[in-house]
Amino acid sequence: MIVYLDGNYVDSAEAKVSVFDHGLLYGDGIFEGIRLYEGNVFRLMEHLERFEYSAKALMLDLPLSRQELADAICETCRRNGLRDGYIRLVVTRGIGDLGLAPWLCAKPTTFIIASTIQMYPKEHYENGLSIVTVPTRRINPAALPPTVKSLNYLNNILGKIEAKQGGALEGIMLNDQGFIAECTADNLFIVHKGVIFTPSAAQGALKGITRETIFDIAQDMQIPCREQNLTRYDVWCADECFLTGTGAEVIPAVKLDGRVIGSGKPGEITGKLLTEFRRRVKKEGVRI
Ligand code: PXG
Repeated sequence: MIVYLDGNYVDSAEAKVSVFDHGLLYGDGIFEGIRLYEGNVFRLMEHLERFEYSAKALMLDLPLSRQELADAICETCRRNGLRDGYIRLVVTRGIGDLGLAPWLCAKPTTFIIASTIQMYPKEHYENGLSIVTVPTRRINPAALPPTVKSLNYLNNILGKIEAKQGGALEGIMLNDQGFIAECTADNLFIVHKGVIFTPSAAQGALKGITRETIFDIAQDMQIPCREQNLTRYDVWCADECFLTGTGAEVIPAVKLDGRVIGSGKPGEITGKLLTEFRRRVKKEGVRI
């Protein structure tokens, strides 16, 4: 495997970062997870825009322009002979000393990994996921905005561990007010009486690229779609529930904390959205 590292394309065995890198020491850095479908990088420019916003939020000066990052991503895919895969773009604060001070880090570290991704097992797309509500709350935006895709994922990792201990592959994280924020690595949607609802970023949701794609698909299909405060009650009484993410795409959730959601089977609107999503990923995107 060939990895892009600070301007060079190196063998994965040589793709190493320093133990003094603040990405490692403090989680001081940002990332994107991006999909490659049939030689097209899905919504690459949208991912890079979000990446730039994450950088801005952390006052991290990106060493490469949007176009330079796009070119490096495409080149990394080409050098690995990939047609389908998962791309991880990371920029850290760089090498510094053992103090927090980001201004003592001389230059950011940039790397790009182009590999494959393990999605949820196929049967869950057909039968739906059972999810749980995890005890760990999504971090308050006043502490660290969940809209920033930072290397500091411990909040989500605690949630992920709790979901697993609860016997589920994914878990709902509430915000500190008790409203649904999102899942540990996916956004959450419900469908109620023909209307699609999802929590807003203000409730602690990442502005997911897949989430935005659902907004576009819903608009084109003339299905009303709203950002709204949601509680577990809203999921209990929803007709359908589904999760979205770069890895997950669109996946139905049919049980929450042992309660059946809707009919207990993947919903009709969820199915239509997934079909349309899978159609779009093959034609939308930047050709490598
Ligand atoms: N919320 C969170 C907290 C995420 O990390 C999403 C929502 C969905 O956003 P996108 O833009 O992907 O539609 C994510 C992203 C993994 C993995 O290994 C998953 C994500 C990110 C990084 C790794 O499963 N999900």
